[in-house]
Amino acid sequence: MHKAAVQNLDRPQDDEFLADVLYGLSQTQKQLPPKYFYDQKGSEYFDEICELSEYYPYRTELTMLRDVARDLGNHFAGLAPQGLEIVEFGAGSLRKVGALLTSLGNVRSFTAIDISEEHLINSCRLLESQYRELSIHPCVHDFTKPLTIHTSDRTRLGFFPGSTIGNFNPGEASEFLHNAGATLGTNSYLLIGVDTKKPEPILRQAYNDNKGITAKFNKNVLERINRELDGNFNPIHFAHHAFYNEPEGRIEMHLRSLKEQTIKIAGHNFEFHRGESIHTENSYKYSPDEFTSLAQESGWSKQHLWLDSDELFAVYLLQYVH
Ligand code: AVJ
Repeated sequence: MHKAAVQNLDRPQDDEFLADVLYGLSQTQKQLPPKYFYDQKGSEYFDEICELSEYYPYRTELTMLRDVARDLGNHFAGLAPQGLEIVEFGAGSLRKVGALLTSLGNVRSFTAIDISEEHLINSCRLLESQYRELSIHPCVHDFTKPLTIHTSDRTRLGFFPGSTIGNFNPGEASEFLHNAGATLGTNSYLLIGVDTKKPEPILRQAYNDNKGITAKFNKNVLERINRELDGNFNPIHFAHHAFYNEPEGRIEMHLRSLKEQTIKIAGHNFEFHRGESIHTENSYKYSPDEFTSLAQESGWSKQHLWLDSDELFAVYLLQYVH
């Protein structure tokens, strides 16, 4: 895999970051898109979150994927004579796809889509050293936008683990699922991990860990604005705040201003009252019925659902029947 082999379809540009920040901080409820968490530093913090005892989604899904991969191996035996092509959305550190590659012996090609170029390239290099026969295609792209990828005759299996879909509101999630279907094609499959609804304390603790890593992850977006957009946030003057919004069925993360202050970003001033927050992330949780309906409305039919014994996490195999 050479640097030149990296597809750069819609690389997020600095001016887009700036425009999104200026727009978001001008709203009555200040907000920032969660995709900007993931620069090199933020991706490292996220990897640390995944190791936390409170953060059940990562390890629960990873454990489930062993069983899922075995079942998929049976499902696709004979169904994919040309072999499979896996397309991972928001590939990050690529720690999950290995479970599939090992059990699904007939994966020929792997396309990894991620917004963070450096992280993506490093992860692809590592994967390449482990699966020498596999043709790997890193693709720097913002998967919140439609995408066209190279086509092959292989059976396509989209892979969207980690409940990343929870960052979208239900309307955006439906749009993403439609786009993914259009990208992968009729009769393609999608293996998608989705966090379930569960008692509030479990949810709250997962986003308020004892070591304060989630707080650092959240505040990193301010430091990224300082680094890349000439901002003057002092993260000490903001507090991490995460809670479960029950009526909306989502965890919300905010950064709350601890005092009245004016922040300067690329020459623009933003006033903060004491206690005023920036809404930095939503993380929606879906019951199996809710998610199955959402998928169906978006052109996907449920082929299979896996739940762990505590029903902390769900993995769905969908097929695009549109
Ligand atoms: C990567 C969006 C699935 O919502 O749980 C983890 C991100 N934010 N801790 C999630 C996250 C705070 C994570 N997703």
